[in-house]
Amino acid sequence: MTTLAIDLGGTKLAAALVDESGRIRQRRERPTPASQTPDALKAALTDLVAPLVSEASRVAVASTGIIRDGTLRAINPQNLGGLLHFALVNTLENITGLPAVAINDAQAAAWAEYHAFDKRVSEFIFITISTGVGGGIVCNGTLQQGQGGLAGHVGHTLADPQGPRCGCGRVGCIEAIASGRGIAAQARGDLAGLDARAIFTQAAAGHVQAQQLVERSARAVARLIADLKATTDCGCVVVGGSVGLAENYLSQVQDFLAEEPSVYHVEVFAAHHRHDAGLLGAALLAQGALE
Ligand code: ADP
Ligand code: BMX
Ligand code: ZN
Repeated sequence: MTTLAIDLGGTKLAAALVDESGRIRQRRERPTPASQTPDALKAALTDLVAPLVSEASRVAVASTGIIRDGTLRAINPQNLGGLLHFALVNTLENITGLPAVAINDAQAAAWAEYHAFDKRVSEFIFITISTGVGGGIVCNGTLQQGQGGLAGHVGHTLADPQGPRCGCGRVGCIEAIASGRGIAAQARGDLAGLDARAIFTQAAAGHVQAQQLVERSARAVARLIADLKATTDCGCVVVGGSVGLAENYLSQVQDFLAEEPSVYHVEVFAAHHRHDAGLLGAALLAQGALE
């Protein structure tokens, strides 16, 4: 059975056909529309999946936001241009005429990465550093979604009480400091208005403020990892998202983690499936493997 897998992030939408063995075909990508109304998102999804629908027999969506009963609810609406709610499963069933399931993007990616991990660990953490900062936690071999879908939203834990206000309403969340949007929002002077990708390019070219922004992000993520080690005694942490996978980023996180007391040390790896972890995790969910 072929699954039409969709990854709905704050910056980009991806879709692909995934077969039973997890092979990805016909991957397509386009920017996420920034609009407070659901119509623009529906139109973008319709356009994205149109060439893929005829070969699929079901749809699986990994999406940013709290996913409960097939509906997306933003914890940080700023990541979706102000969009608060979106009827994910209904909309995709209407667009495609196929049955659909949905799960949070980082929870999905965690499940795919847990399956790809070659060592036996029962506690496993995935963190995406992308438009926002998301997370997925596997405890005792079971993916934690929580009753309301909130489990794993580690981007909204505290990094700095004096830090910037987060779009979720709290002050000083990891996401406000470490995410792509957070890095861009803190930029000043000649970096103001640049996105995180451009700020990373500046950092690589030796721009001091850009290097400090990247460093602040990596330091916050390292502290988050130490907190998660203390909370779950995880056997490893896997990092994804375009910021998390950016050149020289993970090595900085590892260096800052090494400065913490050794009891908080844990191996940190880049996502095995790189930018496809969400797509593959959603496809696994559709296969009924989420048990
Ligand atoms: P999404 O959040 O939609 O899943 P991504 O994982 O691509 O998408 O994350 C988007 C964020 O990553 C944006 O803030 C973007 O500026 C940033 N980004 C994209 N490419 C890079 C890169 N090569 N280096 C650093 N940051 C990047
Ligand atoms: C935000 C939140 C999470 C999501 C994370 C990463 C929203 C819309 N999203 O913390 O649900 O997992 O961002 O999302 O509130 P991404 O778009 O960066 O992949
Ligand atoms: Zn927050």
